[in-house]
Amino acid sequence: MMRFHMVQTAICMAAILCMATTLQAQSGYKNPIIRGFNPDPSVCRVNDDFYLVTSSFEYFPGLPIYHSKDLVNWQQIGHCLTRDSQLPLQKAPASAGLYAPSLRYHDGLFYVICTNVSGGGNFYCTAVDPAGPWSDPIWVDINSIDPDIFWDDDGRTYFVTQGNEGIRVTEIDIRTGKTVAPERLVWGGIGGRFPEAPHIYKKDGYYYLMLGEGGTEYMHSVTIGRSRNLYGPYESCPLNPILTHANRRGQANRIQGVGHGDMVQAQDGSWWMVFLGFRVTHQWVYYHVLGRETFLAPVDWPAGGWPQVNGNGTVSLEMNVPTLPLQPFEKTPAKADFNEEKLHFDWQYLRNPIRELYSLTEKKGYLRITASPHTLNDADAVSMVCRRQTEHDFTAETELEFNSSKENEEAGMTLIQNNTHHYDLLFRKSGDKRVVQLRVRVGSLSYIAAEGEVKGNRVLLKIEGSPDQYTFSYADLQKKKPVELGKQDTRYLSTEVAGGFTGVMIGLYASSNGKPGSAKAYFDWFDYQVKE
Ligand code: 6LW
Repeated sequence: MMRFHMVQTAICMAAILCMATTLQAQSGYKNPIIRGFNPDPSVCRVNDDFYLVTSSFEYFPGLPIYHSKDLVNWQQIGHCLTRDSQLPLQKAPASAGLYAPSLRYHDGLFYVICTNVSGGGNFYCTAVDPAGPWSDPIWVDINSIDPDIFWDDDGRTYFVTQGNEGIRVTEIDIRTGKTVAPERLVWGGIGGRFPEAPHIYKKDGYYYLMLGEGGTEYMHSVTIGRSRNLYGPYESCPLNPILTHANRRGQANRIQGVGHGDMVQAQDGSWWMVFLGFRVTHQWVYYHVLGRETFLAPVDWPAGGWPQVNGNGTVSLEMNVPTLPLQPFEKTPAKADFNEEKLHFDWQYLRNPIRELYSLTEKKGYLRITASPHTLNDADAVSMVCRRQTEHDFTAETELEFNSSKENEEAGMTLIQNNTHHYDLLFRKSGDKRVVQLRVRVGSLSYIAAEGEVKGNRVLLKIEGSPDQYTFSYADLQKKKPVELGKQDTRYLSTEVAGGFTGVMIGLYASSNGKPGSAKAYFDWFDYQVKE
């Protein structure tokens, strides 16, 4: 009997030890934590759950909401703006629409605070569940970008925004969004251009005001100041900028443009910063095609002291630091077979979609996209669904059935950075043949780079990505083996060339090129494989 008890105790102790090790802080993670175009992250915690939002510009639905248990692994749970009434994007130019959002939790409600720069300006929405539904926007009559809301302990509520001369704070009535006191300029940061992305944290009797400076390119940074009074004067942190790669320490880093951060305290008391940055394709060759992505860094923030980001204010792709106990999610399948009645959250439309042009039910197992007159060159509601390019090395393939006999009608797969920078792999009729064409649009240059003949009305389209080049192939399904049509340089779709705030998207589309049209493109499946 005694022996039995000893064995039992030993088993119990082993189990407890085992549990303790699995719940123990673990070491190391990969940056970026949310890959592909996901800039301007803002984060909050409710008990053991973290929620994060990023900006989405002219894409619909707007503002993806992510969930995490450990700050390292994230899973998208919805979007904040899913109804046309919440998000007018008609004719929004590329990189207009929704700018940097903020995500906060207060008194049982989630708040997303944001700006639609192409219609309506500043607003906030609320939700009981961050997965949605979210309320209609409450518009705030303050003209600026990068808004946040700060609740002070006395119950007053403040709208905090960017301003050309510095960060501005305005007391508002949270029920109506109306301002109740004049706007006050509180701090300009350390003199970098574009003081923006403000967030206020109250800690150890100080108001800490954190901002982004230097603009969202290579001079980007995060700076912080503090004051005993919300309206200032703010004293600058002696370590400023607390995060930047715009210095010798960051000059050779494959991650550039780090800035625009938000901080959160985990259940175990540790502090963390999420922020944007971009992965340049090569050391010293500064192009980036994936847009600005979301990164994570540990923050050491002693009581009464200043926050220090990952030791020296720089970060790396491989982070060798302790983390919270890791709790990964199941990955979204790489292959979309279009058997379900809804598209996964990965998929976006360009501006408010014309809904009747899309169907997942008309032909079982296919995504149908009906051509509209809009072309990929238009800043309009192009007939397209698209997803982010999330790695430099990837393969995207789709099988398409398209039997239009009109030469003006086309369907295919595109790599699109904006309406003046895209590479299209398209299927159409040309004379008495059916062809796949590789078309280039880079600024004022537009031409067909290559063409191949296809027998029948079904084709496989394939795009492979690498840091330098995209390779475009197709397979005539009667012959089966993919044939390479050509290669194009990635750099012409980079932000450095194309401009703007977004990243490359991989789109499935159909167009009747300016003429009335109703041709239907049927996509059987789409497969997206990556190498990190
Ligand atoms: C964002 C602002 C910025 O609102 O870019 O250059 C805007 N700075 O912080 C879009 O991401």
